[in-house]
Amino acid sequence: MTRDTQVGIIGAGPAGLFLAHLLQRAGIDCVVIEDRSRDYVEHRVRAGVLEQGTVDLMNDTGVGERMRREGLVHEGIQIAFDRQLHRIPLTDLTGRSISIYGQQEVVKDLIAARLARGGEILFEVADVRLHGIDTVRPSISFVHEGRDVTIRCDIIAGCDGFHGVSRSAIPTSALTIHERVYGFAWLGILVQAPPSSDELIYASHPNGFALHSMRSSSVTRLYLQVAPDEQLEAWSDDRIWSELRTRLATDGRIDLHEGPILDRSIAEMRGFVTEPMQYGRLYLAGDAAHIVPATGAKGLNLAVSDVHALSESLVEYFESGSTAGLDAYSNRCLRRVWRVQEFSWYMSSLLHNLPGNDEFGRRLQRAEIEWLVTSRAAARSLAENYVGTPFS
Ligand code: FAS
Ligand code: PHB
Repeated sequence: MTRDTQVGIIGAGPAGLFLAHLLQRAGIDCVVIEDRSRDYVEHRVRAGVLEQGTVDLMNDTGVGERMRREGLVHEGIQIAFDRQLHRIPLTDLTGRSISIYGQQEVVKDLIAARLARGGEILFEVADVRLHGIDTVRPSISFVHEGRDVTIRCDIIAGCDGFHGVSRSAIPTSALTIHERVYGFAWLGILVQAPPSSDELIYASHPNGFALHSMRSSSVTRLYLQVAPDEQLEAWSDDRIWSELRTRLATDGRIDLHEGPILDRSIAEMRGFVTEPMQYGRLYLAGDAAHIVPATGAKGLNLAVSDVHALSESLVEYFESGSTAGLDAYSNRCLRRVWRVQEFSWYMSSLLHNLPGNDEFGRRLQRAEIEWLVTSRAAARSLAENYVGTPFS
């Protein structure tokens, strides 16, 4: 079966779903295809921090109602070291705040909104292939419900994440890949227990980094720095809790609430950038084009800022025929991508035990943390990056 649309979107993660949502609002026809089931994508545990820009876009485009009801607005974060807590007053310093609202909740809201407005998402597709991306009428072929389907379109949006097929459809000679492997990973757990603090705690400890985050007033999200090749089996619940208690210990300030572990995973920390983010009629967005270490809480937000830019350029193209925005898309996004890469590198190298670091290096980290928690200028720089600048 062959059918036509204006924009073929591969991937129903935050990038693909937000793009479809913005295009649907602009009356541009699009189809989203996803190789996993609806249930899987709606329960996949990932990010949890939304920048002000992401929050504003959800509210401005009519999908923010549940986020406003169930999300947590935070006006600060805590840095812990030497058993002391130091607050970075994000809102005092920038006038902007962050919201704590799980990525899977954002995905649920976007799927519900799209289907409620008659939009289409084809789940559990297989054997996805891109064709003619350097022609004026590219297409996507795949198998859906046992049938071969081809979608012909004007534009393909590759929103299929780091392991998707879109980026690999571009000739390697046309791409420059920049990569930095940080040499550590995060063991992340989701816990049925009330958060132990009202705000996120980023802890720098001789044993390694730790992060106390949350999803709601009854669900906590916690991370531990581990070796890049660490195996989950090597970490019993007791070992996880004992290490969290050690790294998050602050003189009588935090009493760590333990509880049943609902989900656990290990994710390696890396920086990855694809240049350009466009080839012919294929436009990459989100993790399909770039990966940032999670220390800056930017992955999801960068994906949303990409598709905000892409949707504006597509509306301009379909309304006026002008390709000015589309031609500028890659450079426009890469400016923000490298800003975010730098900030994520700053946060990662500041707060982790860096492989191969020596005593001189550890003293430099310490001096930087002491500067951060005593200098308002340094705290403002971190705060501006953390809450995110408005989507340009
Ligand atoms: P996504 O990967 O979210 O979505 C891509 C979609 O495409 C997926 O649904 C996938 O199933 C689908 N797909 C893939 N191949 C396909 C194909 N061939 N055909 C059709 N569909 C296909 N960020 C944080 O800030 N905090 C975190 O704690 C955090 N944890 C993370 C943990 C992990 C394991 C990962 C991978 C990322 C994490 N991130 C985190 C970053 C994360 O939030 C990403 O930046 C965000 O999911 C990016 O969104 P998308 O670009 O939409 O990609
Ligand atoms: C999370 O809540 O999952 C989270 C928060 C902050 C980060 C990374 C992940 O920097």
